[in-house]
Amino acid sequence: MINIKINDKEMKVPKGITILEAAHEAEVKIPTLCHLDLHDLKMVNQTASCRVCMVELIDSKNNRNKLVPSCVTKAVDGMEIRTDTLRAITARRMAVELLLSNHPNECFTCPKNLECELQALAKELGVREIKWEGERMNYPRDLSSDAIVKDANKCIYCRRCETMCNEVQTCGILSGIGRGFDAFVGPAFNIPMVESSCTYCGQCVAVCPTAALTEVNHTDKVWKVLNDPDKHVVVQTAPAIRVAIGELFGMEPGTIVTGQLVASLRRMGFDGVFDTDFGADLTIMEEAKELIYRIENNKTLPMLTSCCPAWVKFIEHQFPELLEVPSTCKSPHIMFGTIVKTYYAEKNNIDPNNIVVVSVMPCIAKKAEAKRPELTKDEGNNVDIVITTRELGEMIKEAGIDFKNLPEEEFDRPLGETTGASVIFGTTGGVIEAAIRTAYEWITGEELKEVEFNQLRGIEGLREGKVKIGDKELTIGIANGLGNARKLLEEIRENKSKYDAIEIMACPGGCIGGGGQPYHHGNDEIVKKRQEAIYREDRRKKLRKSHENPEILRLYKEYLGEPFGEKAHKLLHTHYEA
Ligand code: HC1
Ligand code: SF4
Repeated sequence: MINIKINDKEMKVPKGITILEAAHEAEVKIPTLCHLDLHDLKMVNQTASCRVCMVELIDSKNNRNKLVPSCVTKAVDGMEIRTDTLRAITARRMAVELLLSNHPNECFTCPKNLECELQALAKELGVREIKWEGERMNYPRDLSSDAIVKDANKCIYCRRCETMCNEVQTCGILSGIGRGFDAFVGPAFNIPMVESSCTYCGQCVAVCPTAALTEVNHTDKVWKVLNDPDKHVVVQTAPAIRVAIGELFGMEPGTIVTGQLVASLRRMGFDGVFDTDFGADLTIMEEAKELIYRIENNKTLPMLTSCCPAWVKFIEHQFPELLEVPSTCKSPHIMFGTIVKTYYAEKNNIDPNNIVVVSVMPCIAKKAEAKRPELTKDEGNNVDIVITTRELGEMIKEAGIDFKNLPEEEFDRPLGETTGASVIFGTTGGVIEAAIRTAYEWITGEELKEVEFNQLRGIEGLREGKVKIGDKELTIGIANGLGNARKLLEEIRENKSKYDAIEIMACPGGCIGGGGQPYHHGNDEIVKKRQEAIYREDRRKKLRKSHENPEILRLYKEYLGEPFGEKAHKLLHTHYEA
């Protein structure tokens, strides 16, 4: 331990920590911008490029105080630090003024208005005028992809996205380009995003402090179809939305707002309000059968879950020789879209061409998934429009709906009954736990009394657990974050994998930490609260196994036939392409 002093407070801190970390322990706030400390991922963005965290080191003996960036300067024994001197405050303000001097002046219309960390800092640090007129960038916005918009003019070169994409996700898409005033972060040679191997996981968007990277906004498309009397517009909401969207209305992270969510969607004018959880129950019927089929017939193992589209893109780009490994199941919202365009359309006597399916997802990659050719060419689009949790929040506000005080309402029926197994899809480990709940009973023919598999739960990026099913013991691997997924895939490629089944989710924490969720600015605690809420919601459910969902059973009886059978295969399964 070493002794230091921060703003008159004497303290002992561990050797090797930075001034910023020490200040945190002392509960002294130092503003930051490029800094990104992802505790659970053990990852810190180290560029120190923004200079917003400057503090003054006091050297009264030599009368030589100096300014240092606190995020990269280690505390040393005897150090005296002041965060509140005129010099430190002025330096921090000047760093923001300089950033603003070549930043587009368009806060009113910016997608990050009121969510922008640069804007918030300008207010917090008392910036009242931009003293310099810096050189402006003038790059066209990259609108090439269905998922992510890149606006290089708003890049402040903090390189958080680069750390996320390269170190955490190991995708290697983003790096620094250009020099001086023209420098920004983008794909190598500044090729359009759509031509890169981007998975659209959206984690770069989640950590970008400005609007240099945002999702493609599809809210106008939704308003348009809602106002088209010829369209029958069906909405479905992903498991992870209900534990996060409340944050956009000032509610505590982890507040479960399923009822208000349904009520708000009805008030917006959707003709059918459904739950992607139904699609998740359907996925389990297919995926559990597929797993049993693979085990009993010595087919490819481990089987990998396939509901995360960013992870699917990752394997297509990075491990094209392993495309036999993921389950062939479409993802739950795509399955649900297919059922709406077929069974639901027939039942309600509506021309599927007049049905528009809107998915509300915590995920940016779902936007690109919905446009995949194999999911759009035969029966038309399975899902027509995908909006994120954030976009739905915007729409609810635009509609003037008092979300917090809405009465709780229920999803439409039929196709609205769901189980606890489907809710837990929203968190890392949940998909495989849900599959095990069903596979257990199907394999053993016995009732599974204890449905919670704690060995599969947690938030760490790589986990494993063993599950005993009859005389078999399955070894399950779980990865969240694509860097962790890569490790498991490399083992499979080298024939060294010990797993029978693996769940992979691209985003840290799973869908609850998705790139389209309310910004949590790297605060792991928020993601953990969302996860606790997912498990609370599971416990609250009467039915907790997908194969006990009576509306799922009815769908198979009336329409699909056997799970993993011919018709189910045609409608609910897909393939992957390198
Ligand atoms: Fe997910 Fe899924 S759980 S992928 O994370 O399988 O987005 O919430 O909707 O489709 O069900 C996301 C969440 C979501 C699908 C389901
Ligand atoms: Fe990288 Fe994911 Fe961003 Fe694509 S979406 S650039 S893969 S972090």
